[in-house]
Amino acid sequence: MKMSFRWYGKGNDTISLAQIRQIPGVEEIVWALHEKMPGEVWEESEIRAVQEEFAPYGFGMSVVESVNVHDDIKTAGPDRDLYIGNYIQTIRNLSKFGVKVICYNFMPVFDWTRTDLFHPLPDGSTALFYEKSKIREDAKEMADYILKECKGFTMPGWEPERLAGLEELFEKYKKVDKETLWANLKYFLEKLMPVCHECGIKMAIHPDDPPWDIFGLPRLLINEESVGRFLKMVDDPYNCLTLCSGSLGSNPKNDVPAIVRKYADRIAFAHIRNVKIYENGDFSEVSHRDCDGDVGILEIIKAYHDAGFDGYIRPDHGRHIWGEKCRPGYGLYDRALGIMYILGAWDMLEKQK
Ligand code: DNO
Repeated sequence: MKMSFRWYGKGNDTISLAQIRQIPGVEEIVWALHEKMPGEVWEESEIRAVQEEFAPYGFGMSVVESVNVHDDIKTAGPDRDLYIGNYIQTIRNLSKFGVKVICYNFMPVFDWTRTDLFHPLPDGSTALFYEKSKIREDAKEMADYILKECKGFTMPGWEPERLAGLEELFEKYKKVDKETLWANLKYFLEKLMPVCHECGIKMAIHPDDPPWDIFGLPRLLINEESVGRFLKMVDDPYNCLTLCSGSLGSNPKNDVPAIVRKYADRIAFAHIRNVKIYENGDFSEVSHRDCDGDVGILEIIKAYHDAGFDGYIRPDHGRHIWGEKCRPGYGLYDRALGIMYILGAWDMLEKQK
């Protein structure tokens, strides 16, 4: 297992590389060129600049999160082959700098969705929260609400520029039902696989968050069965998962430790996060400590350990604690605590081997 930490880049994150270096055990920075639009080629010079930035700290750059997929690829639009060509060029360029895993998603229109980014918890901290009744049927209304709530930050996929073209985007997805989306994903991955083999880069899809349809848009990776279908559909060791415990785990029917055990050999990247689920289906993000939530963090860590997992792990979202002002879910303190919890459990399992 290699521990990593997601960082949004200088000027785009409240945290510094110097601070991350002081968290025990972090070997890799999970990064991206955040200013790139989906479909654009990531140039070698731009990737080299990131490499040079990480070098003094000794961090690896093996995992990119995300190279976003253009809507024409998801909807089989007129320029899908052009954008797949660009994606392939980006894979080739990334491989020259030691990148091993690309995390991406195939969620239509939005990335992950929450209704409250700074929801107060009883201990005085705040965390990301999903309140079912606040999900508006009308996505435009929802987008306005989210932007108002964001307090200067945005969730990925909810950027104001993107939301400005929301109606047009929804129009594009009108003809895309669940089966069409599956077919478009298959088409995309089959084009990529030969290049992934050549470059030694694994494509690691992020499950849908929350793991159910919202705003009438289809969501694909939502449970064990759909994960199985995905891996079989393109049965290739380079077609992998970013197994996000918090995304799948917000549906109480999903047994995340069992999913990890079943598909461990196809998990390239693990997001470890805890979630507390309420009876009415609302959920709150909580600390990484097992008893604070419902996803079974310790069983999940054990499942990875038992499988001899040698991929990349990162703590996923944390709460906002000790007055930290940061990107929603991506502060320094609670994620660092999460790392210490994961490493504590992992080191103990190693000792007992
Ligand atoms: C949420 C993240 C996701 C993830 C994308 C991958 O915090 O895990 O936004 O980066 O879905 O494309």
